[in-house]
Amino acid sequence: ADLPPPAPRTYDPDVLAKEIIERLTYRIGKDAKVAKPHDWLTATILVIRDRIIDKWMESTRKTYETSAKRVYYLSLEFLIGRLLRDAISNLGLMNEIRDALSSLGVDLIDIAGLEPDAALGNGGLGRLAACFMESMATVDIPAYGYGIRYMHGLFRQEMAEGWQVELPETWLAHGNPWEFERRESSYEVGFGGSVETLGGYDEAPRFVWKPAERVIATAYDTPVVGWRANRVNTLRLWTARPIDPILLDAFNAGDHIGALRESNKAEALARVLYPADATPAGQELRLRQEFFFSSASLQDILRRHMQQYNDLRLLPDKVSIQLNDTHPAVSIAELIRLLCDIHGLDFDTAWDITRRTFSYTNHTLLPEALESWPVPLFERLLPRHMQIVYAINAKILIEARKERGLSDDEIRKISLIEESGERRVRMGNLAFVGSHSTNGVSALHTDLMKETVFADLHKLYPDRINNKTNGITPRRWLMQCNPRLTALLRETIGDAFMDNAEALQALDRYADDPQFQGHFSQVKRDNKVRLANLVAQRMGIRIDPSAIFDIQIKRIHEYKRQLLNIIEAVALYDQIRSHPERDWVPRVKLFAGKAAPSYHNAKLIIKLANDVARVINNDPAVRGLLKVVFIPNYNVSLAEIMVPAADLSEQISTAGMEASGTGNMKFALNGALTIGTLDGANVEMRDWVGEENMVIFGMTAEQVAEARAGEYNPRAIIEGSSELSQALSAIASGVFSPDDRNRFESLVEGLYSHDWFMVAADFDAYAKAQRDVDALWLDSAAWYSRTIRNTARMGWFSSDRAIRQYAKDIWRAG
Ligand code: DL6
Repeated sequence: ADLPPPAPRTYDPDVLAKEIIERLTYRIGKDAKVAKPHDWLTATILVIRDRIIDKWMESTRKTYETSAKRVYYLSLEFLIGRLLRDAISNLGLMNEIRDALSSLGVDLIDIAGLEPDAALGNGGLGRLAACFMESMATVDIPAYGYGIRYMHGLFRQEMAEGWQVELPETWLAHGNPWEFERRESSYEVGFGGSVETLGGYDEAPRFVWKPAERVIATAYDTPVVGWRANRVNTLRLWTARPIDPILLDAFNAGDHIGALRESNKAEALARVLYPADATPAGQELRLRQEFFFSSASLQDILRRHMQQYNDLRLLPDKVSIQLNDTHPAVSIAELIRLLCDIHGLDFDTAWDITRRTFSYTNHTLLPEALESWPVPLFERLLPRHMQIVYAINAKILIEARKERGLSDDEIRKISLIEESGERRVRMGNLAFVGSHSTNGVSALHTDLMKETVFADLHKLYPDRINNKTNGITPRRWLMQCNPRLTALLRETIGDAFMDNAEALQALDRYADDPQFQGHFSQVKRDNKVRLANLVAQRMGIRIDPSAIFDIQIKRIHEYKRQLLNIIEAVALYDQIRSHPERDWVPRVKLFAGKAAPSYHNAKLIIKLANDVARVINNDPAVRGLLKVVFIPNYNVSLAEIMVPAADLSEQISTAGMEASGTGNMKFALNGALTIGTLDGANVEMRDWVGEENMVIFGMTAEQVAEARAGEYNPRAIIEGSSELSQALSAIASGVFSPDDRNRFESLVEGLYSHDWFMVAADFDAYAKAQRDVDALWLDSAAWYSRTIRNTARMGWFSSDRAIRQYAKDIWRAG
């Protein structure tokens, strides 16, 4: 009560400049005269962070006061990228901070470019989590993200003679001024050991887990500020510490390495992100990571709930926990353990609370991506949880048999335990049965989920599967990455779209306006020049901004079919040389993306892209009409430069395989034309932007399934397509790999022999679609009419819309 009220905040750049100098002096201990760019960056972040804190505390207070439901987003990945520009812009301080810094002789763009990308994720799933965090703050939902504070995020990709090389990433090298360590929010997490059963013969048994190992999870909090700073939420990431930092007995006995064994083992939990996005790592450390962050998060959630409500039966009314994929699915067993073993509830009550509290998002149908753990490993590491999994299984299977009369075969499919071959715990089934909602991430993906992976569970629980089509935050993926377009949009249709992306529809009526088309194309050109400069600086390759910039950026995966795109480049190369007399439309094919380090074919595809690029880019017969560029080390910041510069967005996955895609949305929003298959969210994009404003080609998901089930004969198709067979024979015979002529033989042979991803089947349609793109490009009024309509009609794909749907249908929050 004796403290003075907080000083009013000001937007005056002079005051901001003074604050920056104050942080530089007293928090960093540097004189402005000797401050390095990194010091200025840190000082600026601290000024911004302090402004966010006021709002942060206000948001937390409001949640307590209104007894609002809290949403917890559990995700092993948060692919955040840089935060400074995001935060400044959401606070509405962009011009003021820029002016404040410039009065100090510092350029905001320069120092913002020094911020490391927080790459605590592999790809779509992790980036979705980051967009959702920002949107939850924007639409005013009290939410916490929970994950792991990996010391090393996704590896840095370098190229050694065209091969991907992985190097450690060190985002924390200069410290992390955004975060707050919360030592007081520390929890013990156990592993291994045994379970004791207590209680007399006429009492319900009580179970006590006696772990053999214990580690401490300590929280680090990062504030997440929503648009216009309406609300600030928390991203809470766990780091791992040993209970005893050093085993002194061992040390004193001269075993200096052994003395640190426990410490190393604990710290390994938060040391590095597993770099595979679509295949489970399957290693013990991964299961440990999953349990580590699940247990710490649930202990934290229960502590907060008990502190406010002191009644666990209220949990489903006050808490929603969203499982981002199956990685945190062990939380279901952990919540039951905490409710029964620690808080003394009976199993049936705990099960009911659990099911009403959790919901689960599935992100892939790839069979190889479905997580399962060998029973012996699970049992050894988590003996009490294994018991709980069996108890859940018994409940589900008895109910299914007695009440629904399921056959042995049906029972086998819904069981939590895979019985064929090695016995395994099926995490997808656990997540499904332990939640009240299981959602897919696009309409097509959700339909396919009902027909494939969860067909039997869907029959048993027909109301559980629902769709929540993904979205992207328009703040990062339009307003910040594309300031030129944002300024043009504001001038043309006003500011309403900044608060409601669907207001972009007002742009539709300018689509055919020649003057507006001129401005729109100029913005695109400026963005292309910026990308061309980046390519020149980083790679020494000159690309022409008046060519079509045709971009495919995403993880390298066979189902995403970068190979189809490269083969088409080879075919086009042949055509340009064979028919120099034709009016070829200049094109730059740009690629970027990382391959999982153990994914042989994906790495070979990167090498092929680089080999093809070297030959084509250096062949004078091409006369610069085609260039191929693979930009190394794809990350969020690189995407922020590539997306606004794209004319053509490649979304060409084998239909039925891409759950949604979110890159497709980013490109279209920024005025690129999509060339794509009817896969994932492309289908809904077509519904929103109109088929005439996209270039759709290739087999449907149904046709792919039929071809796979029938007698698909890729060899016959290849032999029937002269363009394709010539391109493939050039690749297989070593035209692009004279140093190792057989390098790509296996890749090509795979297409002839089975071609699981239907590259051959879709090739001719794809090549034709590319020539349609060329024709459209030559009619610039028609081109911009289409691309402007893309920007105008993509507002629905905002993650604000997606979050509102989750909040209304699944969480019943906000
Ligand atoms: O839901 C986000 C994102 C989807 O847009 C992609 O289609 C999907 O591939 C991706 N999945 C992952 C990892 N899971 N697997 N496999 O990133 O999720």
